[in-house]
Amino acid sequence: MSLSRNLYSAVCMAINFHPARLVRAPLMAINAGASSTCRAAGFASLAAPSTNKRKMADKLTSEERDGQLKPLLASGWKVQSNRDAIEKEFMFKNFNEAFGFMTRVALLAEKMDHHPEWFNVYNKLQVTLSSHDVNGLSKRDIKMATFMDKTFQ
Ligand code: HBI
Repeated sequence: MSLSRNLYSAVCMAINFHPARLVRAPLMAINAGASSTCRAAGFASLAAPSTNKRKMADKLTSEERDGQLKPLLASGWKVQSNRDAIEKEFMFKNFNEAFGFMTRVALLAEKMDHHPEWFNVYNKLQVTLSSHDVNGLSKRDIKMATFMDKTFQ
């Protein structure tokens, strides 16, 4: 290593300075400031939402239940008697069809970070949907059930 680089390293060590800090600290401050600035300016929705707040916000209200559950109940979904969840049984021609359906739903589940409770035996699939984090039905369950019905058609 050349003399100048040795000297540079020694000086940096001496004053406990590292070039990355020159960049990282202001960037962290800008990022933190952006969120609080958004909130202060009344644009909380632009700030980075905490997952819990976002998920709690999508729990179904009683009005939403009446409106959004109706088409699902008409297509065979049932509200469980002992839990705030909906369930449905899908029958397929064979296991291959059933598993193909489950694969498509699994891809959506991963994308939504919202997963069904399901039990499959050969061509039969029993599905239960509920949102664990709000201990009941949320818009995520409506979205997933609607996707399942459209995919099953
Ligand atoms: N799936 N049905 C359901 N409900 C949840 O609350 C949930 C989930 N999948 C992943 C998930 N939550 C994550 O956000 C963690 O809470 C596990």
